[in-house]
Amino acid sequence: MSDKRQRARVQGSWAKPVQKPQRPSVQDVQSASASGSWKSGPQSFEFHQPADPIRKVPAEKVIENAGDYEISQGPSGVSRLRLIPGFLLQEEADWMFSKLLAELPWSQKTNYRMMGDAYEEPRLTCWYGELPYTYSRSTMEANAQWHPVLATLRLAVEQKSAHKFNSLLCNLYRDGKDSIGWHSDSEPSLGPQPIIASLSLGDTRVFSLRKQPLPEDKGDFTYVERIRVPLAHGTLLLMEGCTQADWQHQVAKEYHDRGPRINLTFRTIYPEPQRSGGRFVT
Ligand SMILES: O=C(O)CCC(=O)C(=O)O
Repeated sequence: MSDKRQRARVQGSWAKPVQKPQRPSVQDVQSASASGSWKSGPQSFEFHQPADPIRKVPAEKVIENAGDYEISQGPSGVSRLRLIPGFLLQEEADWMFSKLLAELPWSQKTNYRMMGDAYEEPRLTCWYGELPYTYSRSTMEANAQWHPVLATLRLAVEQKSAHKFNSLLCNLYRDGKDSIGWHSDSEPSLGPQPIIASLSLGDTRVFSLRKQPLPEDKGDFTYVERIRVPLAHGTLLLMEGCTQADWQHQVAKEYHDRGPRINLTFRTIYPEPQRSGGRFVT
């Protein structure tokens, strides 16, 4: 066959002759098996074992039964969850839910991103405590007038957890579209290793946790451990130890019908350390 007929037609002109790949000779193969590399003409191809072992995304764990769970041992120390479903009886939880839904001073808070642009939180909130609470560059003013139902619940939660709380952040998720994004409750005003007691009323929502990535993963959460905790009506969840330092949590939006849910997070707030010249001055 003529050289011209062997060539492909490309946009009305003849393509350049196709270079046939050169097969390695018997001598090439013999020298490759001796040296550990393949040589073909001027190029050589070498096989290297990948430096990084292949990493697997860990399967998400689910915690749904009552109990104490040590969810990690590092890097800051032990992180622990205590799950107490049925902390409130069904009838008392029903009654408290309707009262708090109707009577708390719910409002939508405006927060600010790093660059200063404002956004409305996708949920309603209110705050109780002798001290104000600042997060996402916006402050909830002190409010020492505890609703009587909240004052009763605070005592019950303190008894169960053997811990004193001076503040309460209330969240109202109006439906499945309301949410709270990934964060940890690690503001300086909460002190080191804060204990957070979270009481849920109303429709069940999934509380998710993800471990902070290793420093070498530079903020990439692909391979971190994950946990789901469905929080039903009347359930108390305690987060203890290094849970805020080593994990983040969220309540994601859900794309099927969800009724309203109230979440009460009891906290201990300390006076804010004064910042001076970029340092904390106590
Ligand atoms: O609604 C919840 O269960 C979580 C609320 C929460 O993460 C928070 O208030 O910081």
